[in-house]
Amino acid sequence: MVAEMTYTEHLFPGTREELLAKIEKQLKPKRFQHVLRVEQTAIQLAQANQVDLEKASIAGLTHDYAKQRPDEDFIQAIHDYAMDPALLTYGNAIWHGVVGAEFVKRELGVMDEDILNAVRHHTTGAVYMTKLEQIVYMADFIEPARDFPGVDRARELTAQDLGRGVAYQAQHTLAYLVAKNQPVYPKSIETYNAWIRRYPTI
Ligand code: DGI
Ligand code: FE
Ligand code: FE
Repeated sequence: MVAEMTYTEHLFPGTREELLAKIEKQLKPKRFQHVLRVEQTAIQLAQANQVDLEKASIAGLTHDYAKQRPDEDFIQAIHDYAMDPALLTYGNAIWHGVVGAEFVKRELGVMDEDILNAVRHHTTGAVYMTKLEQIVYMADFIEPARDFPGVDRARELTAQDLGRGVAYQAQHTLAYLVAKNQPVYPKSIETYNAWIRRYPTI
C-alpha cells in the first residue's frame, strides 16, 4: 500500500478524505474497493514514470465515479452537453468514462483536463494519450484483484514500458469484444491501430 496522500495542488477543491466520501456515496462497496486499488496502482505507475502523484490519485479515484448511474442521466448529459449523438447507440460501458468525466467536472469540481481526459479515455483508450491517461488506462486493467488470462503479461509489459502495456490492452480488449459478439466503439479500434503501430512487438 502506497502512503495516503495529502493534496496540495488544488486539483480537487478539498482533501483526499472529502473526495473519498463523495465517491463512496456513488458506488457499491465492491466498486469502491476497485477504485481504491486503481488509485494505488496508478500512484505506483506514476512514481515509475515521473508523473504527478496527486493527479494519479485523483484520476484513479474518479475514473469510475459515474459507473453506477442510471442510463437516463447519461442520455440527458449527452443532450445537455451536445456530445456526439453516436454515443447514444452504446451504453454504460462507454458512457461511464466519456460522459462520466462531465459529472466529475461539474459535481466534484475537478477542472484539470489531463485528469478529465484520463477518466474519458480509461475504457477505450485514445490515439494520443498523455502519460497520466496511459497510467489510468493500465491501472484499471492490472490492479491487483484483476484476474484474467493475460493479466500477468499485461503487468510485465507495463512495468517494462507503459506504451507496450497500452498496446497489449488495446489488442486484448478488441479480441475479447469480437469473441463475445460485442459492438466495438470506433475509438477502441483507433486506439488499437495507433498503439500496435508504435509497439509492433507486444
Ligand atoms: O469500469 P471497469 O469495469 O473497471 O473497466 P472498463 O471501464 O475498462 O471497462 C468496462 C467494460 O467496457 C468492459 O466490460 C469492456 C467494455 N468495453 C471496452 N471497450 C469497449 C467495451 N464495450 C463496447 N461495447 N465497446 C468497446 O469498444
Ligand atoms: Fe471503468
Ligand atoms: Fe475501473
